[in-house]
Amino acid sequence: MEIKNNLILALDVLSGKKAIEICNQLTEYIDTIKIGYPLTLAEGISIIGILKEKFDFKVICDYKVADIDATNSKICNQTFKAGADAIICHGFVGSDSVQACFNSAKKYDKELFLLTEMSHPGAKEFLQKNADAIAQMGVDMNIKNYVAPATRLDRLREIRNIVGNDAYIISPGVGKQGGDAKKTLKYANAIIVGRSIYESDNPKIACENLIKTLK
Ligand code: O7E
Repeated sequence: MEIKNNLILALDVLSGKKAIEICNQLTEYIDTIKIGYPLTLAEGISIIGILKEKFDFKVICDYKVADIDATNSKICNQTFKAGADAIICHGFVGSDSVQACFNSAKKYDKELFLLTEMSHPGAKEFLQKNADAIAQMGVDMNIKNYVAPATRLDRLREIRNIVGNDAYIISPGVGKQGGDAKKTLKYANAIIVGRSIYESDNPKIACENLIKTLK
């Protein structure tokens, strides 16, 4: 996936109106957004198509799909039918569940991102212990897109080592969660940034300033 400025906007706002208002300010800098449960539950799944039609952005749906294979298939199929370019699934559920998501992505000619380790402190309690194995599972399944944390660069680097340089890693945790954009991009292909842009008084300037730090 080609991502403008290696920057994905996490659009976790709670109304379509607000989402459109923010996107309108950022079209110069952003061509890929990530939407998750906050916006989808507020507006319904049709928000994917609405944003795509208005902005021609790539939309990554962060539904962290984590169910049995049959249910995962249904969730992914519905998401792709609604217009998503990519979906994110959890890896801890195991290869059969992840394969169901991967099969759906292939069927719709879309992308799947495999979430390895999360960025928040709680990820150290359970997920971190298995994150390398999750990444290795992705490699064994020929998955090329991954999510790994910007808040722990040692872990991000380790996951990069496992998935290899040809893999595509997107990384959340820059800004509000403490991660550094430029350092993260040493190991990740793109950063995911939410609150430090959309909660800013001037999202356009916040975005512009962030991009300047990447040069
Ligand atoms: O902290 P913010 O506001 O910059 O937003 C970060 C976004 O990335 C937010 O949507 C959150 O749900 C998501 N995220 C993490 O913060 N940490 C993770 O480990 C994983 C994600 C995520 O996006 O998962 C799939 C990529």
